[in-house]
Amino acid sequence: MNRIKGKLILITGASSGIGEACARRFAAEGADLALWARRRDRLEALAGRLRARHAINVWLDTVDVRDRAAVERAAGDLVATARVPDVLVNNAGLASGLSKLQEGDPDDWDRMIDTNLKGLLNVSRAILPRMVTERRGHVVNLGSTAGHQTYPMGNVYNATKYGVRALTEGMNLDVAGTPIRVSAVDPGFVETEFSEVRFHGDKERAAAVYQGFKPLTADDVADAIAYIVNLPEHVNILDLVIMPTAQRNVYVVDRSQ
Ligand code: NDP
Ligand code: 8X3
Repeated sequence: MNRIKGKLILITGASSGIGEACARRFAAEGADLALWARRRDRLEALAGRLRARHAINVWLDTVDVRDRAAVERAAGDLVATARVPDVLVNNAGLASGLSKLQEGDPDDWDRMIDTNLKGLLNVSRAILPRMVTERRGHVVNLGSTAGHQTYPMGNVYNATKYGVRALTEGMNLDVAGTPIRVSAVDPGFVETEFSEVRFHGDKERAAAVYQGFKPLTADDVADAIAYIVNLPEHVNILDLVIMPTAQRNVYVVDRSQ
């Protein structure tokens, strides 16, 4: 049964990777979309393809989730031109750098904390009250296996994803008494632009992360998110951990393929 068709789904970080795969997947199921990211050219190209292929509405906006005023403006515009989204996928996020804490770059720390934690808070603060007023909605937060187990030099990225897990639990408590659902999806290795961003554009170092095994694709994660969103309203997945079969925890990976 398709419970996605006709919903309005807001996806942050829709210009690449998991966010873009969610946009394609939800469009194929007949949802209307609101797509946010900083790279407008990519959003426009994606929206153009999805509108041409599926009979859906797509609203896009250039939003840096770190900019609270921009997030509030974009949320207001979306509600005024479309409506309160049925689903918010808090996906925008990144790792920046991989260093021991004592050697880390505080600018990398700011980037991760401001995007993964404060960005998610900014967007949730702008959208969730409107869901509460309408007594409907579903928030899906992108956590990570890095929010369940630390790995060497993961320090600040790990801390942000542990934080996302705490926020998902907290948001669930805060919407108790409403029908709103709050879910987390926590993937292991997914081959996207994630590692290229982490290593500041070093494509070779990024490719090495996924060598010798079959990582998850962005579409695999979008499938899991679509599963969660499609469940009946009385079913709320609190946390879904998804890894490639070759990966058994954050650092045990069979690279012998
Ligand atoms: P990508 O780098 O491919 O995509 C990240 C997306 O986030 C881009 O669309 C980017 O858009 C957006 N983004 C980054 N910063 C901002 C910002 N300040 N404001 C708005 N949008 C922003 O990586 P993934 O698809 O892999 O990552 C998506 C999420 O999944 C992240 O939260 C990540 O932590 C999580 N994750 C990834 C895993 C992996 O192995 N790849 C595993 C577990 C979790 P733009 O640059 O245009 O703004
Ligand atoms: C991303 C997974 O292990 O590359 O959240 O940090 S990992």
